[in-house]
Amino acid sequence: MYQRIVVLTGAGISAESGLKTFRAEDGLWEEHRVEDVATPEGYWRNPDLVNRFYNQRWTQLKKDVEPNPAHQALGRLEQEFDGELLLVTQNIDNLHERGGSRRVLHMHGELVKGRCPKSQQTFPLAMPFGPDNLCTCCEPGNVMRPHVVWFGEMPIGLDRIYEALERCDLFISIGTSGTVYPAAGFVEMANHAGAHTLEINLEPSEVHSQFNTHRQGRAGELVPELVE
Ligand code: BV8
Repeated sequence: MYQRIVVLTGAGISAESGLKTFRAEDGLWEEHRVEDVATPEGYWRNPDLVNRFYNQRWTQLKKDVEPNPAHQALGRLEQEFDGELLLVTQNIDNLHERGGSRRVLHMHGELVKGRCPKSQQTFPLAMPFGPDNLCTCCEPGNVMRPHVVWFGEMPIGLDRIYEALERCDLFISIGTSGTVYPAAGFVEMANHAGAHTLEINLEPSEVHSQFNTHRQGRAGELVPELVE
């Protein structure tokens, strides 16, 4: 059957774990548009506001959020599938890893890491973002920023993603609204490679028409069915 699979996930795969999606909040946070908070300009203009945005999500992630059956099914797929599998996520949570996936490409960064703005070195987040959270790679330390790709910043791992898309024979998109690029353009690249393309989402995404097949519903139900 299929030998080279690329899976792209978005906020919808973590919705059943209790993490808010961007759409559900109408892209709003504390009456700010996410596009204004999740930007370098927003951060340098008002680091406290942006730090609060990420510290709140970090606290929620640590407290009462667990991977759901969709994360776990993709973890099993990685263990059992003997072909090539690349799991790309737009999510900055660590639920894929906690659901059993060991190789996850976080193209928009990771909430559980901080980054030195000077050296770009990343560190596991040990305390909330703020003026006291300093890197240890510089002397004196620099205030760490979230290791997150903001709007206007270059996503991580694009070369690897494009290479996998150009040779894949199956592309599965799970829980994403298809509103943010370049991720929303991956299906077009997969189609161009002649891959079979499948969208699993609660509702048709913005790029719904570019998929060969669709399964509409909750990821927690549809992804385990697909992987079995
Ligand atoms: C880039 C990290 C250059 C932060 C995120 C002007 C200036 C600069 C850039 C642009 C510009 N105009 C446009 C752009 C490009 C821009 C962009 O696309 N903007 C949009 C708003 C139009 N993109 C960028 O800036 C990117 N960088 O362009 O660099 C470049 C040049 C050349 C080549 C490459 C690059 C960087 C974008 C990254 C931004 N960072 N995240 C953080 O998380 O705080 S984006 C963030 O929002 C997420 O990572 C994700 O990507 C996006 C939200 O999308 P989704 O994950 O899809 O979530 P959403 O809530 O929208 O949808 C959830 C879906 O799940 C829904 O459809 C729902 O129905 C479904 N669902 C819900 N429950 C379930 C479910 N499905 C199944 N089961 C359920 N239970």
